[in-house]
Amino acid sequence: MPAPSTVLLTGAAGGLGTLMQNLLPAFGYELRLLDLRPIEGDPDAVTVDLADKDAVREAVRGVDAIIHLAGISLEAPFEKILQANIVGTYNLYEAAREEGITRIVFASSNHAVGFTPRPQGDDPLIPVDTPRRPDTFYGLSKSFGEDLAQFYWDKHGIETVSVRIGSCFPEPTSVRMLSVWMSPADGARLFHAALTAEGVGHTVVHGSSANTRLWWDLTSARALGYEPQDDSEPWAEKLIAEQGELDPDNEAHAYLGGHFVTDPPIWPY
Ligand code: NAI
Ligand code: 15L
Repeated sequence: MPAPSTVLLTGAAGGLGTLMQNLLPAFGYELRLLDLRPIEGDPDAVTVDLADKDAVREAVRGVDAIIHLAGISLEAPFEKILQANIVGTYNLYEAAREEGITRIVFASSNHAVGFTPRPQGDDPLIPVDTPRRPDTFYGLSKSFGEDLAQFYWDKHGIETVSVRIGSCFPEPTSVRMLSVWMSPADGARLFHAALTAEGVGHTVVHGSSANTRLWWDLTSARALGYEPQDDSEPWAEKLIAEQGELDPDNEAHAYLGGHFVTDPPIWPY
């Protein structure tokens, strides 16, 4: 598929959105930025709540593809998650259908499958078709987003790559993250592959760098043309010295979702 030239980046004011604003233009994309919060320095950025159907439709008009990052990114009461992540993602897909946009990259999360036991010892890597096991209402909304994407492919021919992102931050900050970290540069590589691969239908991929301590399988991501370049291992010695090895008897260390299964961080707004 030829690279889409104009891409709507929802959630552009967030942590990942800010990183992607800086990294994606190098792949040749012109970004249209969208967020609930105003974005300084870009007069063309649109300040829109995904709850506002008409505004969302106007925001998607004329773009070639969408990277959908906007939403509540931590645990929250169900009613809040319902509006931002479930209704908001539905509004975006409806707008895409109405405006004829046929490629979306959806920021899913490891927390859609967070109650999957993490591999230990010689256990195999977690496959991408592992059953959904959300660890929070937040993870449940990502599971819904993946089903929504499948439905819009089957029913309306809108293609989506659902990227179950591990932890995408400038550097890993916990021992768990050594296994699920995705460097921002690899994140941009994966989003580019997800925007340009041919015939994806609805494809689910794991979003990580090529970490030495990887917990999940990257085969479906590599099949899109993604070639991760980074590895969290240079941070391993320091993080393990500070925090200790993961303890198999500690519930918060036993699952892919880590502390989200026991004590999830709460959305502050
Ligand atoms: P973030 O919380 O920093 O950014 C989310 C952005 O969405 C914020 O700027 C917020 O204002 C915006 N937003 C929230 N509700 C909205 C609404 N109703 N309408 C319009 N905008 C709205 O989160 P982060 O870390 O940048 O993550 C981006 C996406 O990637 C999220 O969907 C998150 O669930 C997903 N993700 C991120 C991971 C990471 O490691 N950063 C890991 C797994 C998934
Ligand atoms: C997520 O889904 C969150 O949005 C992000 O803030 C991190 O907590 C990440 O998962 C993680 O599991 O580290």
